[in-house]
Amino acid sequence: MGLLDRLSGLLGLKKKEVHVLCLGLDNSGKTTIINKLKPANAQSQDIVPTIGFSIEKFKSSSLSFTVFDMSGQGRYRNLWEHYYKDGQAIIFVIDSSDRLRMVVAKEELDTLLNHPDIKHRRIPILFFANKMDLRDAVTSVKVSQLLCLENIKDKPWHICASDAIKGEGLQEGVDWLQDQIQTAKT
Ligand code: G3D
Ligand code: MG
Repeated sequence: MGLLDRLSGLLGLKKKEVHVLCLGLDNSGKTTIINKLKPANAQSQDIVPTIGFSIEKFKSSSLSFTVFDMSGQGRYRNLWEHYYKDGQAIIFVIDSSDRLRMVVAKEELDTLLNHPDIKHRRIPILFFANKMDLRDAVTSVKVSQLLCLENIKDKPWHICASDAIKGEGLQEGVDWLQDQIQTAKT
């Protein structure tokens, strides 16, 4: 860490850095959500399918988030597993209109929860029940039932309904995550 960094940290000018893993099936809206959380002048106009993963940054009122936006495609899993250890929070995105693949999303979630680098940690998980604007979307309550979220007893979790295109629901989620991370540190 450089002197300036240290100084601004001491003066409380620098926001605390948090590493967040953004996971979920491909096409659920992960990249769109992360893009929307970035300042307007840093947002991309075109969201292209993520290959492997990309690293993005955004800030909340008191934290600076570095997000590992993982490709939802299972074949990249062995690539992103290496980042589990460093993750301090998880954002898990679900396409609420894709009833057919909800079982696959649940399998992905279960695999994640059973991973040795995640299983025994009290890492907060924020779920976005995304694509709420679509006619076929089920409610966030239904999504949490389909994913059996009430079975997660050893980690703080929260589910927010979101429409990533309009940016609705995202701030509520980030506020929750910020609270969790701050309480964990004090
Ligand atoms: P991923 O990163 O999880 O793979 P993306 O998903 O962010 O690439 O999004 C996949 C597609 O879903 C994109 O459409 C994106 O615009 C769309 N999308 C993301 N969030 C929402 C939402 O809340 N509502 C709706 N209606 N669509 C959403 P394209 O057409 O570019 O493939
Ligand atoms: Mg993506």
